[in-house]
Amino acid sequence: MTFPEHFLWGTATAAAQIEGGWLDDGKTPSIWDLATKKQIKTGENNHVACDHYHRWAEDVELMASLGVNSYRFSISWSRVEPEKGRFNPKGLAFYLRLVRALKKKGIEPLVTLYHWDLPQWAQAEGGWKNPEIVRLFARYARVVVEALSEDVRYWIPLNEPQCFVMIGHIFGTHAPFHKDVPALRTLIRHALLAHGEAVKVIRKYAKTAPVVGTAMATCVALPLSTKPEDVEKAKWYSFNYLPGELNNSVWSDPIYLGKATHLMKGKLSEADLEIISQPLDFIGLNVYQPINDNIADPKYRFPKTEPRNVMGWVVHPECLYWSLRFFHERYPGLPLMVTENGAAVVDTVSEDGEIHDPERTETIRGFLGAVKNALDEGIPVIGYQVWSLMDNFEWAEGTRPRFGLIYTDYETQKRIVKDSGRFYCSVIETNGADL
Ligand code: IFM
Repeated sequence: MTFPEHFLWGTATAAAQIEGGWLDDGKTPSIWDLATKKQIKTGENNHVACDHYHRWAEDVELMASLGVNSYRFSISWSRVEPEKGRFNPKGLAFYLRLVRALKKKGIEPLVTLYHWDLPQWAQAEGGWKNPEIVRLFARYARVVVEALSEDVRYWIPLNEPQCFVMIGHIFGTHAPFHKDVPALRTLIRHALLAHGEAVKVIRKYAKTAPVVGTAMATCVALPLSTKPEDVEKAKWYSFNYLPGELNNSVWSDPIYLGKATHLMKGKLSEADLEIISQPLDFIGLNVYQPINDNIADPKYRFPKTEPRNVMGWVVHPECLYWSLRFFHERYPGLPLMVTENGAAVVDTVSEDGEIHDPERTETIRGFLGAVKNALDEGIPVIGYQVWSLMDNFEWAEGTRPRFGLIYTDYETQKRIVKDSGRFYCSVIETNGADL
């Protein structure tokens, strides 16, 4: 099977990583805006980032030049609600301009309501530990949905809740930089409830029929071989073994099956599960690497010589095929979207002024081959969003790892389409036929 007609070929970004304009037009700080030099490995901040808040029109033109037909981005909560209960028309107007410009170019907006940048005012009241966050998030979601849903159909409440809970509150290396292990189950419960309440709000207030899904941090185990028993074993590890971010069933079973598993048993009531398991239209997977290195059985671990990227991740494009397959088998009946996938490289500008990034091109080619294999087996994949449209602020890593199809010169804010961007454009032109 080739890629289906209307396949959503796109790229993804997040407000705190690209927008800049951190205090413009009434915005107040998010928890990421207040990260200190010591908390970011490069000593940078995200106050300007890619200056997308001012350069959005140029960025939409660049997207159009790549030929994408979708664009996943997030809304900055503190731009829309700078103070508790006070909503900011200028903040909403920014996103309305953006979605209208995208639509004019034939680019479908895919909106994430929360991509880790909690308003500082909400953090000051306890943030994700405070049960009130669920109501606050639903109220904010309603305002955004009412403002944008004439133009926006695709909605994703939370990006990778695994990461903002685990890395932000347990490991302490992402904002709000807490290490609070005893709060873990409470944090997961609040994030799951916020997801469910937001889905209800979207269904109730959207002005055009909404398409609602997830964007979950997804790491599965690569099977040792394609023998059925090895595949089953890898699938078992993928849903029952709990590495750092606690993938996958802890988060996904409550959402897609309405069941609590592992540490969430006894923490989620029947009433909670009813809220959390709202019907969805797609399963969104953010996939970068397999979990093999975390599995106790040494047979699964990668040799020390296995190449790793600048993030320290083993690059194994097959992990995308196995993610799609294992998720489809465990949660059948829903289409899947690759809501993020890509390659981190430390790119440099060559003498000819271009960015030659064969490593990224080959990695993405491999990942797209994995999507094609899944489609060939009848797994319903509806879209693929490259992380990222352009190089951006990679959280605690600063701007050193570059994920973009477009190079960002942070001094001049000049953008340069990389070779990988041209490659992606050529794939889209043929709807993946040449892969
Ligand atoms: O940059 C992040 C993004 O914000 C969430 N998913 C993973 C990306 C690469 O680390």
